[in-house]
Amino acid sequence: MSLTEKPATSAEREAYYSKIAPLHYGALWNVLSGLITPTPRSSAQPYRWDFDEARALLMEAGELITAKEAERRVLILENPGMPGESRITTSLYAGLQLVLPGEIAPCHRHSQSALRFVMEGSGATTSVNGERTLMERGDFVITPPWAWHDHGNESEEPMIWMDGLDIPLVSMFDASFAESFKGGETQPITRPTGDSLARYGANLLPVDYERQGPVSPIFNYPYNRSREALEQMRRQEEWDPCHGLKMRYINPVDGGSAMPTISPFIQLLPKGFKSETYRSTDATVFTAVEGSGTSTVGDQVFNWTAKDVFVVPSWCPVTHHATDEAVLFSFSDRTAQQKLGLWREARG
Ligand code: 1HN
Repeated sequence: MSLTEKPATSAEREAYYSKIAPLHYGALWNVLSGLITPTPRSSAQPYRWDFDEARALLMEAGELITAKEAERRVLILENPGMPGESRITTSLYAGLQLVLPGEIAPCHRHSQSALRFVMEGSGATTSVNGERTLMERGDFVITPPWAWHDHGNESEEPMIWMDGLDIPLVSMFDASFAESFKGGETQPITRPTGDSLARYGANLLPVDYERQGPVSPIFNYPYNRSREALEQMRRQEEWDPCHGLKMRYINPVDGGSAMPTISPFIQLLPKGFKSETYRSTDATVFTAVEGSGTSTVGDQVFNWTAKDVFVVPSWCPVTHHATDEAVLFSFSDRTAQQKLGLWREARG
């Protein structure tokens, strides 16, 4: 017997299995090799979604249903290895959301954490816990678990962002709660726009600050600040052979991930950069913010330009080649795996 082999069967053994199954027992020795695999075996597959295609389909959805009727008008990015399961990786959900000028996506809350990454448009708003924020291209915005949130688009243009949620993780724990706000379509605004960034985004904390929970007190990380940081660092930082220049979005209170279950990242790849092979146990969703390139994910080769989305499953080897200087936003469940002592990576 070993971890990878299943014992032979016999008439006597089969009779035994038939006897125990209706009594709700199972023989571990028949399933062990599938339960404890030597390396991760994901049902998820590498895939790339073309933004122009997605945008055309979203605009079509815009004619079919309003944001209000849909609650959220979103095209789910479904991993081809897990059709119908509303997952982009085994543990994470992703979708592309459209809010048309004048629309409101009504206020609700749920135990799932959400991130938004703005793909197109400028000046729509999202409100979280009594504060409104303006959303611009490339901004990374957090909706903490159980926080009231609603979106509006008072601009003249359609607004499209990518949503990333920990839905499959929360389902795994059977810990989903959700409710609609009863006081109207939008929540009351109690704090000025920009309050949380001013208060917590300047390496300062209020003198008697007490931690409110596991989520960053900043909920909009504007792209202009992140881009400026990358631009400043490129002058002196050495390029990481696997990642170029890759940064984590942090919770300034403890330096950990900005979100308790999801790790968001932003990275710069200089023109012509060819990465070494990398793999990690955190399946990762990428979207290009700027530039273009080619990523090889397992045996698939994906050409991408700005706003395309591609997914790298757990432990699947990936290399990036930037044909133009490129900025990639990405997110994964890394912080959750690290907290559970599970996360691994391999270079080269
Ligand atoms: C949700 O609340 C939003 O608030 C987006 O924009 C996508 C997908 C599933 C469940 C809740 C949002 C969602 C979602």
